[in-house]
Amino acid sequence: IVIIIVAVVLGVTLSKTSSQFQSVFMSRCEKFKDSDCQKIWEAFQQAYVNKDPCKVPMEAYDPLIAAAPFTPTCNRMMFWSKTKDVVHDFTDKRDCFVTLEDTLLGSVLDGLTWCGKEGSNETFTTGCPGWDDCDNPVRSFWNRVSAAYADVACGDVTAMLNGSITAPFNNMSIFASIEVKRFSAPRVRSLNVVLVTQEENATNCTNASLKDLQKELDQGITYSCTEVPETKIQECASDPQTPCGDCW
Ligand code: N1C
Repeated sequence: IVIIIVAVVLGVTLSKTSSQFQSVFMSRCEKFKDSDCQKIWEAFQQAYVNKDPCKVPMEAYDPLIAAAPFTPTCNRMMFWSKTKDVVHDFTDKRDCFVTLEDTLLGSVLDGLTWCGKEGSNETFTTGCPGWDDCDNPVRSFWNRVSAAYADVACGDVTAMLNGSITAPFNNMSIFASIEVKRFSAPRVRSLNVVLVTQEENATNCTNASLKDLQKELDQGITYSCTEVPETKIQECASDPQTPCGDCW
């Protein structure tokens, strides 16, 4: 009898995790009007449910991208690497730039962890493989959506990179390994790097990794780099009077 009670309680807690995850997904999704969140949820789930959580390639999310395609916002697309907090502090206050987290798929899954298990229809939020462990559902998701978002990039594109680290353009990052490779001319006209600096300047626009970035760029895309102190970005974020074009 004890075993039965334990099993039932466990089963109930597990499906509670599943349905809690689903309610977060659905309520975030429903903020985007005219989207079929039930259909998007189904497409999302098929990528990892009932599968080995170490064998989820990025292609598993192809049906999800098809169910919730990205609409490009030319000249306003913002990419970033190792600057998540500054970027979102800025985009939350000013609406001149659009990041992946401002789109349906990016905002619905931002900050969440999930995985499935062979022989189960549940979504688990604990005990999932880590980012670097294997082909896990979370990393494959960000790889796939970042690719789709970069595929529609157009016009003048902005990227906020971190000037406090030795390699602001790091080959291991999603920005370097996925997004930059997908920017294509003439659809993308320019890539404008905003190198976010602190008081203790670690690096500047002459950084070696930024040379690699320029080499990676499709011929025909104009490159520029501007060093901007983090404090200046924060000031501009809190001052709606300053036109975004004058922030850096
Ligand atoms: O590996 P990164 O940065 O270079 O990835 C950032 C890059 C951005 O331009 C986004 O378009 O890739 C996209 N992206 C997200 O939008 C995103 N939201 C949340 C990539 N990763 C994202 N996350 C989480 O941040 C993700 O779970 C992973 O752990 C980090 C990657 O951030 P990074 O290394 O600073």
